[in-house]
Amino acid sequence: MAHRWKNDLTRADATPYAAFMNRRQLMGGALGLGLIGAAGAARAAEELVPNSWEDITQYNNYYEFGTRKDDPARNAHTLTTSPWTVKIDGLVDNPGDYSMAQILDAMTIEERIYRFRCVEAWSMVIPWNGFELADLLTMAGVQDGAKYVAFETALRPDEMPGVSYPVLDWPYVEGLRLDEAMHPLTMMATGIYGKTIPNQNGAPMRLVVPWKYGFKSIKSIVRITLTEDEPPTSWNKANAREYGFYSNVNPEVDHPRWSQASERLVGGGLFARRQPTLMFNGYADEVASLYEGMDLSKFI
Ligand SMILES: Nc1nc2c(c(=O)[nH]1)N[C@H]1C(S)=C(S)[C@@H](COP(=O)(O)O)O[C@H]1N2
Ligand SMILES: [Mo]
Repeated sequence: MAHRWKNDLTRADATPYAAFMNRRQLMGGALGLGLIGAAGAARAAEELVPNSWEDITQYNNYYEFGTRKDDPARNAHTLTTSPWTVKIDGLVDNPGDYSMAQILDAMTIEERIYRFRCVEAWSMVIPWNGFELADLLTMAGVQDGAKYVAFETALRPDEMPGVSYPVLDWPYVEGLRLDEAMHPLTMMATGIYGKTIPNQNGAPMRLVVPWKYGFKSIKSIVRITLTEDEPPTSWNKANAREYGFYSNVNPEVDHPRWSQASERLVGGGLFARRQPTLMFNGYADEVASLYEGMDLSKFI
């Protein structure tokens, strides 16, 4: 793949984000090798240069297929992603089992180039294709009284070699506050670089919440439930001291075992320096208001 695209999204962009989000990404041609090596410099100039297809699809966390970074790429081909049904239930007007075809029919797919920051202190820039989660929730009809959205990944022991190990309490579950779920930055991804999303990245549909640590972006979703109470989340259940419900990217709040002040850009090259981690992963202008009045060192 020669996909190295440059976009016009800049953190310093003064355009209000509603307009900013609707603007189509300007796609340039493949950048020269020299520029690719300067991904860090490009970031300093506040341009997002997406990682390569190889970076994005061969360095993964998807523990249902193993815990090594190259396990998902080797093992996830066993996941049957078609047909696929997503149950939407709880506090919604139109609960039911929605087929992927039905969902895709109702949604408009667009491209969003987002920073992606894993809690392990590595990062990438990924050109996702997908739709706003808000559109799906609106289709389901969110009822008064709903305050949270719970998500669940498929649990298929026959297709997922990793779930025979008790690394996590399967199935993988995640959650968002309703206002986080309805935020225009929050998306359901069904593609990367204009191609169908590979299994190792969460086919056929996975969450993407760019201002939160990567583990909030739950893969291969089979159930979405609107609830009144804060739902349990896998990493919080595994270690509540290290992984909170919010898990907003925050360079000022370290993980108990490592600093979150900086990160390694995957694919940055042999001499790449760590780059500073940005508050809310660079999306503070868009999302900081969601957490007004909250002590972010407490609500981790
Ligand atoms: N079901 C499920 N979803 C998951 C994970 C997982 O192990 N299982 N890993 C999370 C973590 S820790 C990260 S960093 C991202 C990685 O997404 P990527 O492999 O597409 O980069 O997926 C998240 N979603
Ligand atoms: Mo992660």
